[in-house]
Amino acid sequence: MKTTIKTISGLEILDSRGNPTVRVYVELNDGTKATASVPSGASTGQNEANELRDGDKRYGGKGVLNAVANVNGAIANALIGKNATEQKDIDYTMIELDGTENKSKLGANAILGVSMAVAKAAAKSRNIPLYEYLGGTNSVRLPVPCMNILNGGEHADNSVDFQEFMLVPHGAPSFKEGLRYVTETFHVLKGILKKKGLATSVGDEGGFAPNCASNEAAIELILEAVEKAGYKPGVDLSIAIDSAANSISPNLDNNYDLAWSGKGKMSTQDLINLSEEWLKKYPIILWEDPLSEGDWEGFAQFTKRFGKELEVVGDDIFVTNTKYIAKGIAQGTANSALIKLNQIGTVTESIEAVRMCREAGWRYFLSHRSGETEDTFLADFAVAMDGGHLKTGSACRGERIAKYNRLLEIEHELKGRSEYRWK
Ligand code: 2PG
Ligand code: MG
Repeated sequence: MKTTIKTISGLEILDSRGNPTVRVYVELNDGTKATASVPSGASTGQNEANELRDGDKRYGGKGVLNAVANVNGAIANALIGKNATEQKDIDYTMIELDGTENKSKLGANAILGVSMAVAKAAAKSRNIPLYEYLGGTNSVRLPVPCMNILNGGEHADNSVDFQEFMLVPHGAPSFKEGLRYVTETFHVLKGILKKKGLATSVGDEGGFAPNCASNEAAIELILEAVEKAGYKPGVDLSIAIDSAANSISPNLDNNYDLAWSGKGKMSTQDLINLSEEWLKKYPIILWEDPLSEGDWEGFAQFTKRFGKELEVVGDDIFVTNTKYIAKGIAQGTANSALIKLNQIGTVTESIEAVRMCREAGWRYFLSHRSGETEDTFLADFAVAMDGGHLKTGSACRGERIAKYNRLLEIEHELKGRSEYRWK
């Protein structure tokens, strides 16, 4: 058969932080070749699928030669001869071969690399774009690019506690225009920072990382930039926040410490009250991980209080895992889940997580990792999943721009058929 897998091999490459990661090469019987590279997070949930790292002297223990060996050995042995268009069979074969709850035997980095490369090869062999292969012929909706414009928390060495402040161009008529709105604002923000004597260096995802006087000051700088760029806050562009609250909860429970800004200790209630103040003052339409992964109760309170208007996204608390998303749906923990392929470790399980959200009437927010590569799988995946929005970093750093450029290309390819809307 044309689409039978002929060879699979792995290679240790580097991600955007200069840490090793896995790249996989797949070749089919008909000569089709595809490669995929695996991203890596910094602020991770405890229940994420396991990234297999060598733990030896090389790269401070971060080498992935064992994961690569698993690709070349056990995984290749199990998959060669299988049909690449049977994604579910491919992924579940690897899940069973691994046999652990969190993919720690073969490594989620090994498994995901193969899963993505197989999907790419199958699409290529069928001569259709990856988004169409994964989502069907009606995959025509481009995601609203929630651009991370200012970084804090674990992604930057500055005085801002919350990890990501994103700009959401929901008022734009198309992806191309939305990307222009946020990119122009990014440049204007740089000018404002310079003028105020603040640093214009960037964090891991390419957002600026200035030392702001407070967390509020970060938002005010962004809104100043929005207006100066000629856009209307709340109409053209709104704000999305990822507090990544695990990073401000030393024991991953309901005790918080806003140490970076010097604001100090806070309870769940304090944080919810602070959020309410911000929601009254600022045009915030999405809030990710407002509380830590151990604070299910606080999350549910937050959602009950603000979730009618606000998209409340669970990232570290759900880790793209249907087991935790199902619990969240049952308990009203949030109204949206972040979807990160490497948090769960296969394309099939990521699609299952999306499906679960959809069936519950939840939103789902497609996401990159803070450690990325030039791989653009995410761009096609976002269009295929029809979720309406994605986050893939700022208007700088090649590994982020690669995804934006791929989305521009997809919109162009779709010509008049493309759609763009927030909801
Ligand atoms: C997040 C992500 C991506 P990381 O917290 O949402 O922005 O960061 O990849 O470090 O987990
Ligand atoms: Mg997050």
